[in-house]
Amino acid sequence: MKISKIELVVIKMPLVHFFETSFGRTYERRIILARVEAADGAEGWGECTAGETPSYCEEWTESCWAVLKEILSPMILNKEIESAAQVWDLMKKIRGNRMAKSTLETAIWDLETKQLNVPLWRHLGGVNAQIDCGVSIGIQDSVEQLFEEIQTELDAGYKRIKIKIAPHWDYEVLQRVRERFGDILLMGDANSAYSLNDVDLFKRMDEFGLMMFEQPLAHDDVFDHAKLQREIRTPVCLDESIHSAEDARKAIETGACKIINVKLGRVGGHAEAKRVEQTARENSIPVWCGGMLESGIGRAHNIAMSTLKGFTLPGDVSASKRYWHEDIIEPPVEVTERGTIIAPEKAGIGFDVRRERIDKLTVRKIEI
Ligand code: OSB
Ligand code: MG
Repeated sequence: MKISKIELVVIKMPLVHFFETSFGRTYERRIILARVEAADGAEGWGECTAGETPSYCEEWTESCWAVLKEILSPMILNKEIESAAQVWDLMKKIRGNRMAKSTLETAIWDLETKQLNVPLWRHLGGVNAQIDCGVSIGIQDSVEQLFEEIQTELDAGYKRIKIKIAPHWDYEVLQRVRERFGDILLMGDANSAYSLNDVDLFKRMDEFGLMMFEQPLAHDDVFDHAKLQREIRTPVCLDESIHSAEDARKAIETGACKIINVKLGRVGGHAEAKRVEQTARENSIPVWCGGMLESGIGRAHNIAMSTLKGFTLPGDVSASKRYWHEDIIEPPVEVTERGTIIAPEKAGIGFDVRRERIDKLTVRKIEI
């Protein structure tokens, strides 16, 4: 295939409810979308999962915009592309910038599977036609508010609850959640808010029987996580620290984690996500799909990835309505009362992209 046109847009969408992590609150998303078009007129859509500031990682909307426009798009445009699986190699000379790369790479997977008229998830090698869903609940203004959120999500059928933790919002909050909700599947995501000085705190939190602590220590660390994991029973799950299958191998070998969160943007797209999943599976390390407050396009790609065999734990892929009053895909992502999402049988990402809605939300665009 040959990509004859790349459209990049930035859309602005307010969140239904602010989302607070250990690095701050997000009220409104500014999301880059890529639309790739082949010579035969077929199109594919990808979403950039970078945040509005370089807080979760070094990439952010503006760095991705520059890299996509100046560097990556020219590497793809009008090149003979054997398959979507090969797009990663075309961008190999560029270091890092995985979220920017993933934007185009995932769009080309959508395009390829539309040309082949097969669902993306099957083409990726997915085996589960239905995926298990959990939710990620941000830091709230009060524990009562958190209780309300948790009750709402349990009532909706979600299978596991992840709460964000930070030094002012950890031991006592988890203790009260356990008291109130009993033995629900519960976990805490610290987004790197702690250091090895907090080992005793983590040891004390072992008593809550959490499924895992997600990224307790530094965003670029593996070594100290291995030290922490040796001290506690609760499994450590790495998110920020894993950018590739090689990172996964090293983290597993050093004993830095027992579980891995896979995010398409963080690893650079579907091809690398598949390699991370394979590495983890071969080492009996379960993986699950993380989220980045995506619009429907990113959500659809996450659903496809989550159908791979190694994704044995509920992910952070949840219904569109938890984040958006009105999504940019049709139908929006919906979750069954059993807390699952059914992978669509339509070609490509399997959802229709609402172009008119995207145009309405667009604050910047360029055609390459
Ligand atoms: O660490 O998983 C994270 C959102 C933004 C940045 C980082 C993270 C998150 C989430 C949200 O936890 C998950 C979702 O999209 O529902
Ligand atoms: Mg996380």
